[in-house]
Amino acid sequence: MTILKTLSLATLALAASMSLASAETFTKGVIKKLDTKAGKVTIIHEALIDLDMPAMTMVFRADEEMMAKMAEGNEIEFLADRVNGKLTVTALK
Ligand SMILES: [Cu+2]
Repeated sequence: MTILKTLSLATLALAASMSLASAETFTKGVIKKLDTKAGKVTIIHEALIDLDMPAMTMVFRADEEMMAKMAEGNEIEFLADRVNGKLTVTALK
């Protein structure tokens, strides 16, 4: 294999891994508790691939608009990210 071919393959592999890293992966979860006053939602979630987090039950932040679409006991698919250092629900399917 020529050096040029090897290099272009390496570039392709890098591009593929970068696009994977930036892809948003929806995670399944069940809403255990909703505290709209505090802006907090407890979710029993499956592994959060983008955040490198195993399955667990934990509290997320969520804004009013997001919480309006939630109810205790709901099965959801969601995106989470760190917003000002706090894990926050950023999207719902
Ligand atoms: Cu967690």
